[in-house]
Amino acid sequence: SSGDSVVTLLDYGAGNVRSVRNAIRHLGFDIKDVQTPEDILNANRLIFPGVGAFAPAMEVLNKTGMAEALCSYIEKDRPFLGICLGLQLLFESSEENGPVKGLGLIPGTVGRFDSSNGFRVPHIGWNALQVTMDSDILDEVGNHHVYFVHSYRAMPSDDNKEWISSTCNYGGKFIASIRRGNVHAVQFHPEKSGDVGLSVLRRFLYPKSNMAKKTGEGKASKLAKRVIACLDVRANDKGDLVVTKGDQYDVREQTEDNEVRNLGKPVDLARQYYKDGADEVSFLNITGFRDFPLGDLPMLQVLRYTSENVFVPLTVGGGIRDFTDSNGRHYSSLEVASEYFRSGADKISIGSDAVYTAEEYLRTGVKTGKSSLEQISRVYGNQAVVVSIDPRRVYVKNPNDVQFKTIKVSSLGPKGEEYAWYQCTVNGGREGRPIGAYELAKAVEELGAGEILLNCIDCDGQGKGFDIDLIKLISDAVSIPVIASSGAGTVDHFSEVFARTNASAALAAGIFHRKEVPIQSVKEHLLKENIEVRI
Ligand code: 1PR
Repeated sequence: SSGDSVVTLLDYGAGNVRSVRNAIRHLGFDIKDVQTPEDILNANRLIFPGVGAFAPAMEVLNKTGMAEALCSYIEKDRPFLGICLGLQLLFESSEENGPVKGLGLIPGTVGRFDSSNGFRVPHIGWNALQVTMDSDILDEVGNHHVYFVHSYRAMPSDDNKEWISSTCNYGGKFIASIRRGNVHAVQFHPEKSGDVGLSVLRRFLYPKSNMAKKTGEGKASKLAKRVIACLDVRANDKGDLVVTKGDQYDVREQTEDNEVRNLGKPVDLARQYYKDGADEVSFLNITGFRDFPLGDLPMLQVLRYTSENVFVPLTVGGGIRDFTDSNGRHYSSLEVASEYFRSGADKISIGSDAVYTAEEYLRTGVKTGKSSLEQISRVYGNQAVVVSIDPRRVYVKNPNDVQFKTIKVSSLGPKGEEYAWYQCTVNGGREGRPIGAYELAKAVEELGAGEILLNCIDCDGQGKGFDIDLIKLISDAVSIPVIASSGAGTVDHFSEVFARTNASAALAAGIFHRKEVPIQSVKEHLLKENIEVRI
């Protein structure tokens, strides 16, 4: 019957499940959205991608009668796949803003990762699993990495051990997936885990087919270092949206016409980088500081098309701030971000606006809760909010010359200066601000940023390597993940940044666009250097 190719999706409206929808459609299934508890009871197969926070999710499920329907559906052993919070909600309770009661189908509580032992929280990135049970849907996972993004996790115990189909190690063992009969749930994101992730969904959707089993136990693994491809996007003078690339942020050709450097089409390039093994793709709308992004519909279109067949995390930045258009219509930064999320972004990144927010916070010592950063991380979770820092190195003779955190530089400044601080800029590097990258990073972590994208204007486009001094300074100062950016020119630059700093990811643009260094060779090199990566 036609019902065979339909998946029922429980989306209670708390966030972005677009990528789950895209992945299901990509695998040839239609989606029926749950409207009433009966839709749950009548489902042939149900996918529950939990998003947002535990307490509000339970509140919605209880209020709508869906909690009861879910429990009875699962108790009848009907085909079920929970994803992320969709796994956590099956447990008895969670400490997230709690304790809060869950559906109570599996014994145990969900607790926060402990960052005191040096593990960065949120847990963002790619890990391999230890498969402990024949779980069918994990049959093709083997030693491959899958993508996680969460701050809370369920812990294995004697009471729940018969449910556990795999665990993962991040500062201790946590439950990566459960299985009982037809009921499955995974803490990782299959819809964001590339081909391997799609195989998990495929095996859930086509359970009876005779797909070959791949053997491979899975092994203990460390969180893999991520390699990220970045696309700086803007309209060229003809009005077409192009991927461009600057030289220390100057994106115009040094020719008579001075046109915007054009390195390709955003959707095509993103797709290519996905195929080449990028662990993540970032789009930066680099004129977002002056052009309102919701007026910039092509950028939203780029996200929609890209997310249809790029199954790794997508980040988008540029222009996330409050805005009043020429008709006097006011848009909040939260609306801008929401539109980006709805269009397929998994994370948004904030540049200029985060600088103003941090300055204000450091001046007053008050968290108003009203900044873009605070609002978006409250609604979508801090794992969805990246702060992009665009610092410029400023040399000083004496560390006491400035009120900002200075470092002893590894190569002297032009006048023999031994020290430098890193001045934050706004508006695409055009304006320096009275705050350092160090002060900014610590402030935005407190305000709810989940990750830092650390650029460096001096190194951008130079191909001479990352600014190790800067990246070391920032990645040691915060406990959220730091993405090193700007200056990659060779594969050795990637191993250098991972060996010498605590960066969690490294991002590059120019070398990938100009096809000088393929992503695959970066990965192979890191592997050879014994740095854990996703292959
Ligand atoms: O301020 O919130 O509207 O966000 C604007 C965003 O656009 C910020 O994230 C800012 O970093 C970015 N941006 C603004 N102007 C430029 C520019 O280049 N003129 N691009 C720009 C930033 C830097 C990196 C680049 C790396 C790697 N691009 O993202 O991709 O430096 O390059 P490389 O590997 O070639 O060295 P808001």
